[in-house]
Amino acid sequence: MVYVAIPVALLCLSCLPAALAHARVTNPPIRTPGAAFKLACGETSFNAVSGDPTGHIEEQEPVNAGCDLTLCRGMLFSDQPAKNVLTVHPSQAMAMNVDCTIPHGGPANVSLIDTTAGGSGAFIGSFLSTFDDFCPTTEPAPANQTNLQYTLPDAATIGNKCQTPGDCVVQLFWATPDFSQNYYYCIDVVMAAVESTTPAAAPATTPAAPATTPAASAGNAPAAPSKMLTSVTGNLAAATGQAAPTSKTSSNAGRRRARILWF
Ligand SMILES: [Cu+2]
Repeated sequence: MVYVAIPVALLCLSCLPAALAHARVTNPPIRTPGAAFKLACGETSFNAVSGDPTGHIEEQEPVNAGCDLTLCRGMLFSDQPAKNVLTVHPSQAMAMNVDCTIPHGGPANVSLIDTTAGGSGAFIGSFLSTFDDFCPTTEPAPANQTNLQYTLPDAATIGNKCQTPGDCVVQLFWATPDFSQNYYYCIDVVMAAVESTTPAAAPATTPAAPATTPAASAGNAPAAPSKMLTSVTGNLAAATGQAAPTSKTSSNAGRRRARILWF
């Protein structure tokens, strides 16, 4: 990509009052900091996020060990009001409204992320949307950034993930190489219960089967996804042209940042 020289004066934009923010996801609601976040990430980080809800993670440091700024800026599900969890379904068309208050440019992506303890930070499927110049400094943000459209992965890709609130987020990640700032915005999502196509019960006039006979409906139960994703590594490599890290390490910033620099 072509980097545009940034006038020195523009660099001071990041010093403007916090109310101006940077990019702001105005809809749907994103994760916000709370008591659990403060406990996990420390007071400095908490104050930074509270003062500038759309700021970059670099202004949150230093943070406590175990606070993962590169996943939702360290913000935790337990701090979120239940009403902010979106109930969605696989392959659903989604939208996100973004206000590019302080344009910085740089690559961005939207992804569905497994936030459970065992799979924390792993992408589910591939990127749902990517931009090589997000909130550009050279022109007004295009409509497909301010009204960002994307589609959730299909049922086979999601498998049995995201069934419980707190298990998954849609994350907008924005890296600004010209400013060395990284932005993370998270939307909590949960998959709606799948409607069964199997009749709920046999007609009342049908004699009950002997207790030792397997339930008649068992054979009609929905089959498990035939292409359950067992690893996102291959998918990521395909999407990014880079090998994905194989394990979670303490160097989260470098790890997840490396995932996006394929532009
Ligand atoms: Cu900035």
